[in-house]
Amino acid sequence: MNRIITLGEHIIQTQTEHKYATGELSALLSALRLSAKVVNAEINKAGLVEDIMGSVGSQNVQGEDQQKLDIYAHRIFIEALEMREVVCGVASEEEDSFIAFDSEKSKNGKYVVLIDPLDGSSNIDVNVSVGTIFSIYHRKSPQGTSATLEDFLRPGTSQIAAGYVLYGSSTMMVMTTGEYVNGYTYDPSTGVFFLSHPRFQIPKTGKIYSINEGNYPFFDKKVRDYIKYVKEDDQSTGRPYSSRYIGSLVADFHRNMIKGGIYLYPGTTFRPEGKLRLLYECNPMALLIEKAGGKATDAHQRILEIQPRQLHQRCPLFIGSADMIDEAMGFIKTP
Ligand code: AHM
Ligand code: MG
Repeated sequence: MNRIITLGEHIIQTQTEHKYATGELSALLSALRLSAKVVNAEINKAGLVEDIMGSVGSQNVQGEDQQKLDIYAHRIFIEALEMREVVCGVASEEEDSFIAFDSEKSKNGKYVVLIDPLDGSSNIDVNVSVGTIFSIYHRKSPQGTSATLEDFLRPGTSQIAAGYVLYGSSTMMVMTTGEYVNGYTYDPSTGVFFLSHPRFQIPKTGKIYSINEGNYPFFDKKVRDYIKYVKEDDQSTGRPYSSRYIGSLVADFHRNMIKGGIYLYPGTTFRPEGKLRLLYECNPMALLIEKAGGKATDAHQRILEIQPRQLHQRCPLFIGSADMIDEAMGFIKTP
């Protein structure tokens, strides 16, 4: 039998392999792990809170105001990172500007974190999987000073680590801190994440395409041609492909990681840059997919090479199995 390895142990094991590790990244990751458990517990009660204990905006039994879960998740992750004094600043999809932590210890922190605390949160109302997405960078500003905007506006290639938590039929954390992507499954009975998917790899190709096809009339002709192509009957290439779209990026991405597939969120006539955020959604997922053997592009360049200009910048996203991205780019790529 394989020895059972927990996320905590695995972090220590992989970090001590790095010659210059100081334990700060381990502390940071353990703050994220703890927050994920707290958020998971709250998500599991979502139906209870909404339907039995009263809806958002009303008061709970202790007389406290109910919070929307995405605001709650934001608060939990920010508080854990601030209280443990492990980073100098955080940028969250839930706030317009970044937050600099100004305690002496935090100002000496080497890292900044970018986070989408609860992605796909509209799915909570209907009991569908949601996720947390995070990304970690070395700061650019000198240690001992306050974090600056430049610490956050970095191309994805500079990420030190990235990952997501999927709050699904079971809860998982999937992340990379270097060479490999590893997946850890949460056991609610012991409160522990166990290493379940070591060295996660996405199949080179697959049969699933994942896109909000309701936007079809608003896509560029090249995207429409590709969508027509995936639906054609052609046995030699295994078409038509299957359409699967949850509308929760982490869940759609995770399914494709296991089964192989392509996820697309192209620009539309009403939103030329698409919907997803470069820093909170596209970059961390792009790092994970590349480390897992897949590809991620905005149809013009590698997602990871885009130089961000703004914290909440959006960008088109085509991500998934390497061969399926190549095939799609045969239609969609822009010079
Ligand atoms: P959010 O950050 O506001 O939750 O939006 C992101 C979500 C993704 O999880 C999902 O892939 C996408 O929006 C779905 O968008 P659409 O409803 O346009 O298909
Ligand atoms: Mg989001």
